[in-house]
Amino acid sequence: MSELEANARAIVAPGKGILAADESTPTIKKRFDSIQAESTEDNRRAYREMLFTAKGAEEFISGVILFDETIRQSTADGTPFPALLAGKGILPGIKVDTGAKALAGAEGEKVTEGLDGLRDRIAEYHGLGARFAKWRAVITIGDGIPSDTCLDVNVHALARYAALCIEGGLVPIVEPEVLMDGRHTIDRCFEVTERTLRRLFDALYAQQVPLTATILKPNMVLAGSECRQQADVQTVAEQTLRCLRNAVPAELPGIVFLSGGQPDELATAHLNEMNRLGGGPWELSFSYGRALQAAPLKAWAGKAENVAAAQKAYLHRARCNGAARNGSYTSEIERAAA
Ligand code: 5MM
Repeated sequence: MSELEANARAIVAPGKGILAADESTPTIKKRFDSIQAESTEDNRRAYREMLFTAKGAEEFISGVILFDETIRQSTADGTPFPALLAGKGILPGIKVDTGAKALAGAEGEKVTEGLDGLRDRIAEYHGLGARFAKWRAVITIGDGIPSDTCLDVNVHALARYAALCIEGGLVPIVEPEVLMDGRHTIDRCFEVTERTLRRLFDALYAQQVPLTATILKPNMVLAGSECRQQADVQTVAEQTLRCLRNAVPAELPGIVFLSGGQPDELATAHLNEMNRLGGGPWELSFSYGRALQAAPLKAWAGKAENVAAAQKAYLHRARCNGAARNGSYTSEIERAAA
């Protein structure tokens, strides 16, 4: 097995998943605004230090996705974050896209940028300790969208990014996020997600990306957040599994879901139900941002005296999601103190 394949498998090791802590500067500012904390470079560093130094997180966390600023930062006592994580057996990862921008000629749709100079940035990130990468495409459901153009340009970019990662020694995480925003039904989400994934795997095949060293980070199949008819946990799990079986090749080692704005406990319950139902050829794991961070962010509230409480809240969510990796998450685990 190659080093890339071994790292891909380590990312989806049983009982573990990913902490997505790669919020760009505008996104982390939004998160800090919600707790009335100022988004200064040192506050961002202190917040990430709180997460990364949480003792015992390595039992449930296999990898952490960092932002460009964060991969260059250190703990207060001078340990670089990538070295801190690697020392705990957690793989450092890096977001390498430069964001979703308006797609010319396609009202309401976006294309993710960041391919220019990517080969050199990958080499630099690898030197800084990164062992995997992430690129997120954003697909919006609406009247007449997503267009074929939007899907084509986004999956083409995802495949170009993935091929460069493989060449540069990083496991590519490909994230085509079909947004929850809107009034669409779960059936419409199913249809768009399947269409997106089929095109993504066509593009990866066309660009000769080895799937055995690649990880997929998809949305779950859900009704839009403004749809009156929300599906129950079992339906979401069944529809998501059916959609993935239709479109995702079996040779992929694993699938790590994004939470996409779902309440944190619900994101855990959905993952748990999928693993309880089982039957897929891949590991089914998590790469949650908000669903792992909402509770610790609130507990931290920008204050050093709250670090221990925030770490406790983070470990609790990590433990719950660790249990969801094998379908053993229960309301007792949820209620138990961390
Ligand atoms: C952590 O947030 C990531 C993106 O940030 P930007 O929008 O600032 O680039 C995001 O890609 C994240 O990794 C995934 O969406 C998963 O996070 P959620 O909150 O959806 O689980």
